[in-house]
Amino acid sequence: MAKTLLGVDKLVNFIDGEWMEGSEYAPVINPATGEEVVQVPLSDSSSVDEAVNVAKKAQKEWAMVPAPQRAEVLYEVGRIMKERKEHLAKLLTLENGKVLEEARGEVQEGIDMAFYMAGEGRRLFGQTTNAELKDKFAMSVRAPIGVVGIITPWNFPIAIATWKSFPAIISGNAVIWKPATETPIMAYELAKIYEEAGLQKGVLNVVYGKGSTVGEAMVHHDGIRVISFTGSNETGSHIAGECGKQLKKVSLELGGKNAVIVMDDADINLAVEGIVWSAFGTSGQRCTACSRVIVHEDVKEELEQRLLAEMEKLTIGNGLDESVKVGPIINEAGMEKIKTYIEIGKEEGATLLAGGYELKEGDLDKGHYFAPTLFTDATRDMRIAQEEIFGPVVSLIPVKSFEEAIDVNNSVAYGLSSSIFTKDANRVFKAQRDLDTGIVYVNAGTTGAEIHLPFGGTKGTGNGHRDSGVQALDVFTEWKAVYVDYSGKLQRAQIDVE
Ligand code: UN1
Repeated sequence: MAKTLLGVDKLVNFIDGEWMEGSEYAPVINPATGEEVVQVPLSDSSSVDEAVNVAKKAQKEWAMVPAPQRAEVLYEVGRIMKERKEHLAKLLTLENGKVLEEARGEVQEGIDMAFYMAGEGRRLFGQTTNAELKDKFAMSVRAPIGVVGIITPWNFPIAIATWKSFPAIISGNAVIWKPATETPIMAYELAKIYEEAGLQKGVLNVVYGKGSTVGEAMVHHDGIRVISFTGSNETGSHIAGECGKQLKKVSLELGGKNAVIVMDDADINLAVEGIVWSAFGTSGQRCTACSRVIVHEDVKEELEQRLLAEMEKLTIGNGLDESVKVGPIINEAGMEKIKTYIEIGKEEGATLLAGGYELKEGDLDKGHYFAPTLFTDATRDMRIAQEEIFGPVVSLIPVKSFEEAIDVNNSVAYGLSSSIFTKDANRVFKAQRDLDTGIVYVNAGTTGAEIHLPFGGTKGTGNGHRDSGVQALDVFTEWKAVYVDYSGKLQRAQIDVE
């Protein structure tokens, strides 16, 4: 199926508008079946050098194209993505495993981002303001930075690529993009779409390969002035350290340990729906996945029972089957990590109410599937309540009050997303103020961010930057302050002020 949809059995780098073969390749494995989908090039630093050289030249020209004209390319990218939505979604499911319905949602996220950022072509607003001196004009404008590097993860291979590449391109930068080796097909497809949409050659360059080679080369290349990375905390802090030494701008989107708070006045059925969707959708492999439920003790038992009943109904299998709700785990390493945390949870004394094991019956044996898992009576300090598991595992932590719930939510190193289910308006407003996360949901799960709002988190989730939203433009632009003195004489700021 993949070959029919893709038309090739080997992917190729995309540099200066040319499709270039690699010297070494690795297989891309469908996590649902264990079958090879395609081969991906494992490039080395010479491909990064080549891409940066052409990108530097291309960027100078691209920055001179008026932004509303740059936008026309993104409108066309969005239009083609829309036309190809089903095709892209199927390929996404084949390389990543997420169920088709979610794959369609992810592609839609990219389409939305294309039209949103194309609109920025007629905004990219700066500010005009008053100068402190007579006959003097002052304004601040956004300026492109140059060549930027984006490093994207396997869990949202197209959406996150659009969150980063569209704002970079509309702002007049050129991009070097290293997609995750697990999910390179979305990069290949998006590069083709950019080409078809008429993007100037060399503005978008895709270099496939490992973080240890291509990623490192990007981070250390002095021609790349920004690195925007989404992935693990370990890699993110390494990148930040290396970029710090070079005074290179770096935007990081890292882990989460997101909680749903269920208060005693919550609509329990709604809370259960929100938890099941946020904890087990994408098999829990989202940065925003719900992996803790902080529940008021008065409704704990009821919530447990209803959750167990809903979890029973989840169908697990190949995401191409429309009746399946939970797809596979990305690979063996992901599976091993989840299993390790199950053992940790048991040793720590949490009670395992459901799941906790790999599924192997019938065809499931060919891929990596894990049963939706529920721990209860966890405490805030347990490792299963502190560390990111990135799988379909959720831990219930009972609390006695609203204040304690907020405190438990904030007691982790991460700060991406949080949610509260309550009908009390006072609690709603207190919670949105006091929950220490970049994203807060009220009466909804922890997933489902919309692209025109900033995406990112506090504390260990990142370093203060945001993907998507108008805020993404701050990552890819410099602020330039411009003063025009039309008095015809020397006017000294702070001094010649009457
Ligand atoms: C991620 O897991 O890194 O809000 C991105 C959400 C999605 C994006 C998740 N729109 O869950």
